[in-house]
Amino acid sequence: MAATVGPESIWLWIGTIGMTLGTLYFVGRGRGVRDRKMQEFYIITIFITTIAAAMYFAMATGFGVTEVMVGDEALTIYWARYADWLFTTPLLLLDLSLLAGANRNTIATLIGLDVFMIGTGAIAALSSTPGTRIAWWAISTGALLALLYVLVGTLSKNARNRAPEVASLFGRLRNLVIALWFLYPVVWILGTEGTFGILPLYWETAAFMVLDLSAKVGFGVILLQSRSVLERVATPTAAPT
Ligand SMILES: *C/C=C(C)/C=C/C=C(C)/C=C/C1=C(C)CCCC1(C)C
Repeated sequence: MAATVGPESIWLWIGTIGMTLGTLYFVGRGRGVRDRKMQEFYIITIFITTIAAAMYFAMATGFGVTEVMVGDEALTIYWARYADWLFTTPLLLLDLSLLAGANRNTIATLIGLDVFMIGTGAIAALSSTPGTRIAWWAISTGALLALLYVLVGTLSKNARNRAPEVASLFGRLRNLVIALWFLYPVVWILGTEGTFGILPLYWETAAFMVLDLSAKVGFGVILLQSRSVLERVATPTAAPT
């Protein structure tokens, strides 16, 4: 069903510009990095902001938006968010996992929970009764809690075996993820999607934009700012034990 972009487009354009500038900044910083392990962090982080920039552009230009009928009310739903998050959130978790030195099973568990969370969140957004929307939201939030549990449990335990600078960088990024990711289901349920109509679409779009920029560009700036720490990840044998 057709839907048009309203005055909230201002926030979507700011998101597009912010993600693009973030991408250019990371590309600039990544030039000249020769170490393969270090390059991994740059490649992953550059893809995160590139995908987000493309999806923000899609939303700002009216491609990534649809209308969902809930009862006799038409909700404006930006479905492109879920397409963005389906790829960008696993990549963020991959960055964290590589930093912590997690094994494949831990990485697979985290990414599995994450894809399940975004998938069920997308079903919630497209469901046509308030009851089913909230049920799917609760299922998705359950997956988020399980995911955060792995982050503070197994992944943090892995990180403690790293060099102290690496472990401390991991700790900062993990706390940022916990604080920001927790707010997504809150904005969702208060916003248009939740059907309670507490937060109007205009302010909901602004809130998601601030969260997205912090969780992607902010995260990337902190991760990539310290070359010496990433060098430690690249050469773990050189790290004192
Ligand atoms: C860059 C984008 C990020 C970090 C997005 C994170 C998104 C979430 C943690 C979304 C979670 C949701 C739930 C837990 C409940 C249902 C609605 C969602 C998809 C907003």
